[in-house]
Amino acid sequence: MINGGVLISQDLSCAGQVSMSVALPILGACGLQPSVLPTAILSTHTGFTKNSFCDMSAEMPKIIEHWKKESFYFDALYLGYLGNHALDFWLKNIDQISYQREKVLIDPAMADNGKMYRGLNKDYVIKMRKLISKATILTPNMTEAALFLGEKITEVSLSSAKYLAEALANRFSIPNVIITGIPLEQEKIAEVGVTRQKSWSLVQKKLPGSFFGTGDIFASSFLAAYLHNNELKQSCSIAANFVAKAINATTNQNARLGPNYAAGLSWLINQLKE
Ligand code: PXL
Repeated sequence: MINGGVLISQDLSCAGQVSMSVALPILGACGLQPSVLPTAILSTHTGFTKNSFCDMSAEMPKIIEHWKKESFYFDALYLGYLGNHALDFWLKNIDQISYQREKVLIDPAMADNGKMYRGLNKDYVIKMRKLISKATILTPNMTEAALFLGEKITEVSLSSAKYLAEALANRFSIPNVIITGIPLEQEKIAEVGVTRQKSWSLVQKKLPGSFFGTGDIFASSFLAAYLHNNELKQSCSIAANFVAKAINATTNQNARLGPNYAAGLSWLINQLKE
């Protein structure tokens, strides 16, 4: 019987190192006993044109029906890219799936660099606003944070990210909000977190290249560290270092196929020894 572990629900993009293809091995290698509820199967993520897209939302209720009969329950829930129909599934079913309510990571995975992912629109944002109020940890980038709040980004800085994190925490009653991948001047990248009105930030050197999948690798390794009882900020620091190791180890790779996350895996596992 499954009793515990993490339930990961996001898409499987069949080529490259993104979404479920990184979440499952990272959380599995870190001993967190993941189960999966795939939301869609794509030939590639939507950053490529003309990807195939098989929506899994008709199958998802059958999967959880069976799980209910087996009385499976989970310690934590991790939602990433959902897609239009799977988002409806989650809105309807999030309260029925058996998991510990205090451990719900939602990584909105719907937009970046000022643009929504292809195939998603304003209605998606409106529905996601309902879902994110169920999160205990939300990890948007700046674009996603601004979309949830219906605001334009006028400045990219630690203080504007802090404002967005606080506004999200207050408006959607989310206990912990972490804005990820904040591109700062002078080749720096940062994260800003807010928990109960207290904020913190972390700044790293921005490495060359702009890879797809780094948000997924960040969220997955962050969750692994957090579920191994690291504080939020420490978990972010571990995740940022892990992403940097993946990027540093990636040579001659098509940036759209994501960095080599496996390069830092043994390092990550060593960080988690309690
Ligand atoms: O890596 C984020 C991501 C996940 N899933 C799908 C995507 C993207 C980014 O484009 O398209 C389907």
